[in-house]
Amino acid sequence: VLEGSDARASLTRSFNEIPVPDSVLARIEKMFGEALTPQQVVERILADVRERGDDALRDWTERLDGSRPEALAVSADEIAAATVAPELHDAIRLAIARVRDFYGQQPAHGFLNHGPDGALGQLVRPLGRVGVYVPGGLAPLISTLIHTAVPAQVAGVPDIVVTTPPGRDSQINPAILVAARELGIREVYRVGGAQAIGALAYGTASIGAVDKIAGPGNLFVVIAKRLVYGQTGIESLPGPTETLVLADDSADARHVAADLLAQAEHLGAEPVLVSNSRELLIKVQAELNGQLEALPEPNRTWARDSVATRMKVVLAATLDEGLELSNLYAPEHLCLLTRDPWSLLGKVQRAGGVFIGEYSMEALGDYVAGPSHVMPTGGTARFASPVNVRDFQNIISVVGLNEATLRRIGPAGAVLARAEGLEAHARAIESRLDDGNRIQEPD
Ligand code: HSO
Ligand code: ZN
Repeated sequence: VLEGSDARASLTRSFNEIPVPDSVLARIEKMFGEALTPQQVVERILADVRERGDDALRDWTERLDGSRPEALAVSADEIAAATVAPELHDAIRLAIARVRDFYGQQPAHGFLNHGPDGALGQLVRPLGRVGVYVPGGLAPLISTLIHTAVPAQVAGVPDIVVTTPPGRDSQINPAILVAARELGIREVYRVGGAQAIGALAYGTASIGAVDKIAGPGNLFVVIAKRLVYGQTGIESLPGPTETLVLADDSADARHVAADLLAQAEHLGAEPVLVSNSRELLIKVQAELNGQLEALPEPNRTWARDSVATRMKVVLAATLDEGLELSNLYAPEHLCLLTRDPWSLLGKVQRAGGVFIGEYSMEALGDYVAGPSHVMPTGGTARFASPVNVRDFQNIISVVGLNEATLRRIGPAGAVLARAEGLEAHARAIESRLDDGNRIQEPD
C-alpha cells in the first residue's frame, strides 16, 4: 500500500518510457537472434512493408501471427456470409445504435459569420479515408471496431477500412465481420501488428493508404503509429489499458474488486485502487483474491499477471488527495465509487472517461453505454481525448474580408510583415491599400 510521496512517485508517468516486459524482450531475441528494442523491430517491419508491400505483409503475418493469408482482403462473400448467435447479433446492433446516438449529440459543425468585417468562419469536412485497427490476438475486440468506426461515420467519412490480425487458420472472427457488415464497412484486411500500420500508412497493392489511422493496439502497434505519424494522421496512441478506482468506505468491496478484475484481464493492464479507507483496501484485497481464483482460465492467468505485476494500491488521506493523485496519473478510466460521486466530478482534470457510481461500471462503458471506449492510455490523457467525431474531420479556415476592413487592419499587417523582414508580404498588402481608386473610405 502506497502513501504520500511514494504514491505520487508511483503514479507519475513518462510516455517516452513505455514499459517493456522482459518476456517481450526475450521473445524478440529468440525470433531475431539478437537483442533488439521493440522500436528497432518496428522500424524493420515498417521499412520492409514500404519496400515489398503485400509480400512483406504475408511474411510478417506468418512469422508473428502464425498464418499466411494469400488473400489479404476478406471477400465480400465472406463478409456477407458471416453469422453469429442471434443474441450476439442483437447486442452488436444495440451497441452500434447507442454509440451512434451518443456521437450524434457531439457538436461538429462549422460557422461562417457575415458581419461588418466581411465573412470569417470555419468549414468542417470529413476525412476521406480512415483505417481502423482492431486488436485480435487473445480477444477479438468486436466492440473496438464499433467504438472507433461509428464516430468516423458520424463525422461523414466515406471510406473506412479495417485491419485486424487473423487467427492461425487465417480467418477473422465472424463477429468482427458481422459488426463490419452492420456498420456498412466493405474493406476488411487480415493483417495486424506494426505491419498493418505500415500498410495503412504507405499503402500496398492490396491495401490503399489512408488519411488517418485510429484504434488501440499493443506495444508494437503504438510504436508503429508514432513512427508513421506525418505520413498519415494518427488519432491518438491508445495502448495497454488502465483503470483507477477511487473508493471510500461506502463502496461495496465486491464491486470494487470486480471492476479491477474486469480491467486486469486485459493483457498488460494496470489496475489502480485509491481509497481513503484502510478497511476498504483490506476488504477489497480479500475479495480480489477470491474472485481471481473463481475466474476461468485463461482469464485467471491474464488477470493474475496484471494484479501481481502492475496493480497499485494507494491509501490517500482524503478523497480530495485521491482525486489529486488521479489527476496526476491521468487514468484512461476513472471510476468513482464513493458516497457522493457527483460531488467529485468538478475536480476531475485529467482522465479519458469518468464512470460515476455503482451502475456505471467501466465494463458497461466498454460495450453499450455510448461514449467510445477508445480512450487515452499511458498518461496521454494529459493531452489527448477519447476517440470522437472531431478526430475524423478537418477544419478549413475561411477568410472573406471586405475593402473597408482591409483599410482598417491592412497597415498593421504591413507593419508586422516588415518587423519580420518579409518585404513581399508587406507589399502584397499595400498593393491593394495604395489602389485609391478602388478602395473607398469606410463610412
Ligand atoms: N477496456 C478496454 C476496451 C475493451 N474492453 C474492449 C472490452 N472490450 C480499453 O478501454
Ligand atoms: Zn475492457
